Amino acid sequence: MTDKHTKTGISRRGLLGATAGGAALLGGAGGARLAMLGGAAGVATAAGTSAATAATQASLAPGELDEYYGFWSSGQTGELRILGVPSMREFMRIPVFNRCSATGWGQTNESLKIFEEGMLPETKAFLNANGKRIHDNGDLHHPHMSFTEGTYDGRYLFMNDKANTRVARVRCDVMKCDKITEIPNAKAIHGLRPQKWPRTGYVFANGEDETPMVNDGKTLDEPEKYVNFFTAVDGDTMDVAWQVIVSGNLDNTDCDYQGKYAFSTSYNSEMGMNLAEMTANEMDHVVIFNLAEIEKGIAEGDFQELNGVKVIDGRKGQNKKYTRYVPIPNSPHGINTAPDKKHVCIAGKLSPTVSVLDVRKFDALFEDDSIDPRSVVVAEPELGLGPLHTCYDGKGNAFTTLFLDSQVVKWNIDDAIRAHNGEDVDPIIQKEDVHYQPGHNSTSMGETLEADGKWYISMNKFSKDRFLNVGPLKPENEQLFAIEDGGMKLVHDGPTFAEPHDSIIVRRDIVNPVSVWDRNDPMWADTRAQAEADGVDIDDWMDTVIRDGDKVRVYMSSMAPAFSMEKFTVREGDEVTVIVTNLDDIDDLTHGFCLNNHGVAMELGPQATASVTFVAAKPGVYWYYCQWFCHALHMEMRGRMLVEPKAS
Ligand code: K7E
Ligand code: CUA
Repeated sequence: MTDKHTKTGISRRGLLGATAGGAALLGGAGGARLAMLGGAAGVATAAGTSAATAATQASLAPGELDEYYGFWSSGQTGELRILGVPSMREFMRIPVFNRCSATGWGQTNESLKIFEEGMLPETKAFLNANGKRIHDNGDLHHPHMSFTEGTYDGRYLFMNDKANTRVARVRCDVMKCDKITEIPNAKAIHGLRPQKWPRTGYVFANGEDETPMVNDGKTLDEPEKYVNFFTAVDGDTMDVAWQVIVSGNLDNTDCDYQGKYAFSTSYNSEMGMNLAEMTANEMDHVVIFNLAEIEKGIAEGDFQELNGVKVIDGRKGQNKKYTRYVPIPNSPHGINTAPDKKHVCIAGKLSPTVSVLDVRKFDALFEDDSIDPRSVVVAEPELGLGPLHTCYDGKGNAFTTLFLDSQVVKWNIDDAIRAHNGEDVDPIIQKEDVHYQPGHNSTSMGETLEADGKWYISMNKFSKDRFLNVGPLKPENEQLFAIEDGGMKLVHDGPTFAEPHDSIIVRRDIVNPVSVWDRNDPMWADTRAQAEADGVDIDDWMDTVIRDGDKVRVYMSSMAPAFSMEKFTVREGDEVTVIVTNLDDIDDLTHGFCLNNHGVAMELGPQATASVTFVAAKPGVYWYYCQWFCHALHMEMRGRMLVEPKAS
């Protein structure tokens, strides 16, 4: 099944030809490109699996622990997921940009505070005016862990929300989101990467969609007035540190191991407003951001302030000390820095090539304006059709997904450079079919200096005939390969719900979450302050009702299998806040608070406090119950709220 590639002269023409069936329906070159994006037309023939040996490494006996944590995005589901690698068992879903029924995320006061603190005032006003909530949807593409000196440090995970232009952070000690920042000026945060060196530091975030610089509803068809923003978020505070205005749009981003540069792909260098315009040029570009110069520019006041953010002008033709634009063929997508500290691979998407940049050549580019930006391109191998993303084994090899070919291609970076310099070498080592249409891929520790080349994940956009039919909406498919000397062995093939874009695979010794909350956790600091004002100790057994006008605060504790209060009374129309501390301090002893017919529920991990606010609008008796199975008498863990009618 190893297909030693021989140069077949794959060309751009070949790419378009490969999708000619789809193109004919759509007509024109734009149509051909659409067919590529639609993708499903050209399916590779199904491969057998020679997984017999490697399968044994991947299957863990019951109770055995995985070697790696996998952190998965979930696309339009809006959450982060934790899997085990190599078992591919899904352990946990961490709600981030979504509303979660199980945990009360998006409903508890503690989570609402996180949503609202980072929300721009105009968004808050807009949502209020429309009766909408920003807690209900997100599009989470790119999860990445914080770095210290080029490798994961187990502090935080960062992730983007393309749908509502946000960046979020998850604390790795409790595996809960603690910050969500809406990014001003930019629109549709897509590519996201934490600074690798010396530490994170910055979290770089790309705005994908252009908007008019002054976006007041008076400009539509004047593309020259449109701009796009590159954002550096401070990973420690989650505030926006600075932004750079760029020419063209921004897709994916990465940064180097020197701490000097970040770089982003742009598939719409044309600043086109429709498909034909966006794909018109043969060459698009990668923008290189000079971090030290940008910081200096900010310090020296060479910025404008836009919506409270210091913004540097890094557009083409502006001062070249901040940015340089490297032409790259055609509509480049994924951009990934190799663990050799030198090379960055840019997947061509509409071009069958991957462009290899040498970061050591970037200094010269910024020192001398007259140097051809293309001089930083040290190889540009033709690898196959629809290259999207690249990852690494730490041994000089790269793996690139080929969306159109439904394959992964393993290739050698040094050989590609030698071929580029005229030597007669073929960089391609192996091509392997995947099922079907892969987008992102990842290798174990592959985006760090500790890339270990053991496991490879292919995240496939289509599953088609792979599983029992579940109706028109099909799951995606993920495949795990063991990377072995003899080749790559498929060891797992399994469906996933909408739609993990990306994943990272982290050695388990790096990730060390707690099992029981610390009572002093900042998550419920506001509740603690309110309780202190009310004279209630939230660390202890509590059964207190505080009335404050028509606001009522109900303080109770939970300890298996009972709440501290079997009943409480409020009046019709009261705004009721129920605050619960779970006094149990045993691993895995989670309670919940769910109030019948009020749309109210929340999770309470061991030693956690959470609170939820609602209006008691309907007179009557309402049971509240524990909705996390906690004890043999879990069903009996319930109590009553009496809502007295308004005195008339
Ligand atoms: Cu789906 Cu990283 Cu948003 Cu590529 S992106 S496939
Ligand atoms: Cu407490 Cu179920």
